[in-house]
Amino acid sequence: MADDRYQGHDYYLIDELLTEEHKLIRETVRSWVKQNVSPIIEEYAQKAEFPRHLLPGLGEIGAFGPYIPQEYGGPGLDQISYGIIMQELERCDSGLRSTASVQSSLVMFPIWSYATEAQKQKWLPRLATGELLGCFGLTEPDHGSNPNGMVTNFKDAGDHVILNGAKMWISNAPFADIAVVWAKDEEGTIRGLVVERGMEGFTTPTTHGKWSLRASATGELVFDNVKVPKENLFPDIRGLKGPLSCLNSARYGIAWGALGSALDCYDTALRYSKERIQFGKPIGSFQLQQKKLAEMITEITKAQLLVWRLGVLKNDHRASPQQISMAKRNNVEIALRTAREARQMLGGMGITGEYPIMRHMMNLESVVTYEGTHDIHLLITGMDVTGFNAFT
Ligand code: TGC
Ligand code: FAD
Repeated sequence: MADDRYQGHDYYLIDELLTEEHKLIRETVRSWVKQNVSPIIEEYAQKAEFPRHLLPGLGEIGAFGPYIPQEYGGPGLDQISYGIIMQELERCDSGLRSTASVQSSLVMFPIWSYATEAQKQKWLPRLATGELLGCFGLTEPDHGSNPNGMVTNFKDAGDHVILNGAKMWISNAPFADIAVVWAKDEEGTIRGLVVERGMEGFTTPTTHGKWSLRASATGELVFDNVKVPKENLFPDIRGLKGPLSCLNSARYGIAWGALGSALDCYDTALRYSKERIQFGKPIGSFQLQQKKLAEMITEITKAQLLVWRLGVLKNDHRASPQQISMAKRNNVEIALRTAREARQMLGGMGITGEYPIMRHMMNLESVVTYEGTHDIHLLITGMDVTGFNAFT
């Protein structure tokens, strides 16, 4: 890949709304990424390999559970810092951000929110350093957008439960040490439990052949009469609001993260437009190319304001799930559009691994689908503004 010459873009001086700590965090993550990930990411994506050796470094820069309090090993940062970290990671690759958002929002968040004190002490500090990797099992082969229909279930067997079923499309699964799994009890109520690698009957086959998120490991979780100790059950949380509350946190991080991909595509296309000469002039001097760049930076600027405001609301515990849905949907959509336009601006070079754009574009095809599809988030907004449920 060409040198990582990325520079941030801040057309509306939004940096003035950030604290010095926010900017320092951004600088730290950006330089760690430029030094450790940019030089290798294209190769790992081409090989469809997960750069597992990066886990301790991600822990060191605070990318695992940024807002988890220090008493549990996290850095105890605010929600805007969490967003900035996800943005800097996804600026390089959505798969890198996926690894961190699953660990943070879908594994550490539910343990922090719903586990017993003993469970928190057992897992959170080691997840924060990257010593342990976690995954989150909600989606099933026949239940994606409608997780309420899940069939994975467990039965009471004294001091343990017996878990059966399968989860599909699970990020981090092939390497995860623990899995936060959502399953129905004998009454059909959704509960959360932690399944540990090595438990008999628990396997995590890898999903091969992805054209997207190739540097992120995806797999299945298969439970064949797995004996899970009752102490691994989250004691109090019941129903779909358990997993959906985790998704609120992850979707928030994705709204910031996808903007990172958009910024990288814009940055690459802008630089290319000044350097590439056709008909004796830089292509950036042609109106059609300027239209693309002007529209990209306009949408990026609107999206930057959206996530900054959402971060302020989230810090105040006032961000609604519906507001988060709007930001996830909008920012992934504008990132995809930016990637597609930027790729065209690079002509033939746009399809090569010399530049990051095609990789971002393919990654974003997963991001627009996971954590609630583009359509599902539209229906969430539709229901919020009309009061009518159009899901069923
Ligand atoms: P519904 O009847 O609306 O709600 C059931 C209960 O849940 C509550 N609830 C929420 N709670 C917290 N946060 C939210 N966002 C919530 N949305 C709903 C609701 O209040 C109710 O509570 P209660 O107390 O009354 O029981 O549920 P529904 O079955 O009609 O479904 C609604 C729908 C379609 C919006 C929901 O199922 C949905 O969001 N579907 C999309 C599924 C999804 O996003 N899956 C993501 C899987 S994880 C993933 O993709 C990780 S990718 C990771 C990476 O690599 O980065
Ligand atoms: P479906 O639900 O079958 O949807 C198919 C199409 O129908 C979509 O376009 C959808 O918008 C549309 N549709 C569905 N219902 C409606 C409706 N009511 N009205 C209108 N249109 C509708 N899941 C996890 O649990 N953990 C993970 O770590 C995880 N990681 C993932 C990583 C990757 C790379 C991918 C691709 C997915 C991952 N997922 C994960 C799963 C992801 O959340 C699901 O793919 C997503 O929720 C959609 O489910 P589905 O693929 O079954 O599509």
